[in-house]
Amino acid sequence: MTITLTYFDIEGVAEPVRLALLLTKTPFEDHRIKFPEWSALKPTTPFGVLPVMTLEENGPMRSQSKALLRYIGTTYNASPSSYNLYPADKLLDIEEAIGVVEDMNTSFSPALYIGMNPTRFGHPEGYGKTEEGQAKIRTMREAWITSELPKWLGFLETMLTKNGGTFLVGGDTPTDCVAIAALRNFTRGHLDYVNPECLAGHPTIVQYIQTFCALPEIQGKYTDGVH
Ligand SMILES: N[C@@H](CCC(=O)N[C@@H](CS)C(=O)NCC(=O)O)C(=O)O
Repeated sequence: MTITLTYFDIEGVAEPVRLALLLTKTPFEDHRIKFPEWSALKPTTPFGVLPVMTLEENGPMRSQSKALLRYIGTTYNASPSSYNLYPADKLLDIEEAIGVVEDMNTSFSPALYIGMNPTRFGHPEGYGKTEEGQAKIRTMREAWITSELPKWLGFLETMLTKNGGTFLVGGDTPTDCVAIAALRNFTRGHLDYVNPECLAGHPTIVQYIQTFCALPEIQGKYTDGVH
């Protein structure tokens, strides 16, 4: 079985899938394409987006990161040395946590995409590079980090505290691929006007990320955004 995960050379929506493959100790090729390669590949993908995953050499491309994640979590958990990312008795807790993280990402998305895709918001192409566009991006991102982020971190802190403080849905083993990737989005320093120290006032969250990143399967993977 040769699994290949194809995505851009960024974390993005593929990162939870990469984390799930690592935590389940599933061998895979982490195929990261360069942006200029994308226009030729796009029409060959099922829905015109990445990531795609093939489960065997020359097998069909499967798509949708959350589908891939849930497939990995339920299928590649048999080895005694792998974590069970999707235990049946935690299913509701896991899906609830994923839902909260997705709501957080949705809430942040206007502030994110006004810079990346301004035409979606009625602005001209290249708006983000203008002085006015930069000021708008700055205002939206800084306002979201100050006013909105604490609310979402509070929800995650409540889960962590309720479940023993280690991982979001409790226990000694992680099920946290979506949450960790989402939180790292704010600390990696790759987003203009998002202070990579924005989680520093939330020690429970910082400890949680540290605990996850210290797992043997993850240790050394990240050199940025690790508090
Ligand atoms: N719901 C999809 C979203 C995939 C998606 O939007 N991928 C973006 C990158 S994050 C993409 O391929 N963009 C290139 C394009 O649309 O041409 C998933 O989670 O897999």
